[in-house]
Amino acid sequence: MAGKCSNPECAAPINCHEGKDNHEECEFWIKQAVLKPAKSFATQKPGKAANFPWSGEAFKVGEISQVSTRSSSIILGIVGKADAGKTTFLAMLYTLLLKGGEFEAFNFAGSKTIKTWDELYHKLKIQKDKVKFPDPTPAEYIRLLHLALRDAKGRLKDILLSDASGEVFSIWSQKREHENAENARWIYKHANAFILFIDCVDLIQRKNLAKTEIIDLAQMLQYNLQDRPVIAVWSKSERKPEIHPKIKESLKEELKNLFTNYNEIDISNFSSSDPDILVHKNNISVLDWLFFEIFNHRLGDLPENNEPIKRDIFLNYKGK
Ligand SMILES: Nc1nc2c(ncn2[C@@H]2O[C@H](COP(=O)(O)OP(=O)(O)O)[C@@H](O)[C@H]2O)c(=O)[nH]1
Ligand SMILES: [Mg+2]
Repeated sequence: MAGKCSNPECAAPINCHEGKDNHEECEFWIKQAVLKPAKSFATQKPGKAANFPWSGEAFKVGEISQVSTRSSSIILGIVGKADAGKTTFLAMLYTLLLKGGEFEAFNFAGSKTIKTWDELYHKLKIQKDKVKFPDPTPAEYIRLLHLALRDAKGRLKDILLSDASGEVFSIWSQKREHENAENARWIYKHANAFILFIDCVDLIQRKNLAKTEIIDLAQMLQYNLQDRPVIAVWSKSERKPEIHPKIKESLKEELKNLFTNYNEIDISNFSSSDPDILVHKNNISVLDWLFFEIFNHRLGDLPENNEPIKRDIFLNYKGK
């Protein structure tokens, strides 16, 4: 009695990559003999079509087996000091996807952490000249936000984005083994790729002090990084022109020299035009570049900040 899935990443018959309770009902399952339908989840009540074993809340570290059983999920580690704009980036990313934004090589196919995404979306309220930001990330744990993406061949990829409070990274950047840096160590150990936040406003206000902190963090990240990709994200970059040019250039240069598999991009949550590349395009391009480095099938290059965008993905966004 045999059968197999045409998707090499699928763990069926143990667990269907597409999330089907009965893997034989999956379009990718190649039947070679009659198999008994298997219930994947003990919690499934008979007669109920949709009774999900997840709550929709962000995953904690111990819960990620809920997605990682169906495929090896990709973890993107978001790294940066407190207040750098990490959580807002996640909120903006989801907002853009809801408004029709698209990744280059993947379609958005759902999420098992929809409740937390939704909370972030509702808290990031954008009106003309005014943005209300999400609440600060709770300090004690790492949240992992899930995106299910489908590639051109229709296969699912599970992506988990980490959201941890920035304090742990500041501690970690000074002392790798510090008892309060556990969350940073977990992200460093498990992430397949990293998004390193550079807070433009902090660089304007605290100048070289802010730069030194970013370099400390980057050096910690670089240690034993192997070939994991890193993208430096200049957040709040509608204010990037106010950073002292010497600080900006030296930081850019030093980061470039630290990493091999590296890129950088400017993002913002304030739009000066509609659409605005920094807001409506670049927040998604951060992931496009990482996906290309991870899966090696991105279609184009990162856009220049002044490159015209082809689709008006954000029409009707302002003023909502
Ligand atoms: N000027 C500017 N400020 C921003 C932007 N995005 C976020 N902020 C500010 O940064 C603060 C912290 O953002 P948050 O996402 O919570 O940072 P985190 O601690 O890194 O998760 C917000 O409350 C805003 O005041 C932006 O695009 N431009
Ligand atoms: Mg946060």
